[in-house]
Amino acid sequence: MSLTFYFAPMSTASITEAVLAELAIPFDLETLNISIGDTKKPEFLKVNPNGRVPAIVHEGMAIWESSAITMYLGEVFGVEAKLYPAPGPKRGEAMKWIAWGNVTLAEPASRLFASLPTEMQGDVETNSEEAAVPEMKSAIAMEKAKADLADCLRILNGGLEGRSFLLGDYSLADTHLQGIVGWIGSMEIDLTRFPNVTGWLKRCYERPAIAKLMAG
Ligand SMILES: N[C@@H](CCC(=O)N[C@@H](CS)C(=O)NCC(=O)O)C(=O)O
Repeated sequence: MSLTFYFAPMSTASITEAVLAELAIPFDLETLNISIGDTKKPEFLKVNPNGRVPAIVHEGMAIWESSAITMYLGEVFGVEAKLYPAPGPKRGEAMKWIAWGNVTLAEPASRLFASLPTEMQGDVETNSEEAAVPEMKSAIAMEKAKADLADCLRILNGGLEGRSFLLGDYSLADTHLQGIVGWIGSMEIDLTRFPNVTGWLKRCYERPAIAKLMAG
């Protein structure tokens, strides 16, 4: 089995890092430094022409987009590990949350991030293109992004009603979403308005694999 993981610290690749940690499968790690342009070098563009992490190469096949990677690793390694549902409606439920996280939830989150003053963007993704979008830096853009994000967090809060985790039991859908919601929590958003979300996030952070990553 050959699996290579292209990673950069404090980036979307942290989601895949958590997925791989949960699955506890061996892989070769390639750490890239976004700030010195590693993601735009010809050798990496052969793996991901978008010049972004995460990417994996499994058995010679390059796979990019964190949501595709989570679903792929779940399908190949997660079913037996009881971290990803077998094909069927539960699988559909997992895919729904993972795709929603990357598309619908991450969209206003990226707008909020881009609208923050540079000094408030912290270490997270500060070298990514989204980090410096001058036209997004207005109070109006920030308020709109916050309102749209609150709508999404209400949906997540509703999805978690009466459940410990998104599918009931813990799955890679939770591993994936906790990465995005953790990033959102590091911005100007009060998550305590969404108690199911904060309780769920705490339970995710108590997972040994995730706790270990967070401890560094
Ligand atoms: N939609 C992509 C987003 C990946 C992405 O934006 N990665 C950023 C880091 S968070 C990146 O690699 N940026 C490199 C660059 O801007 O050169 C995914 O989910 O994988």
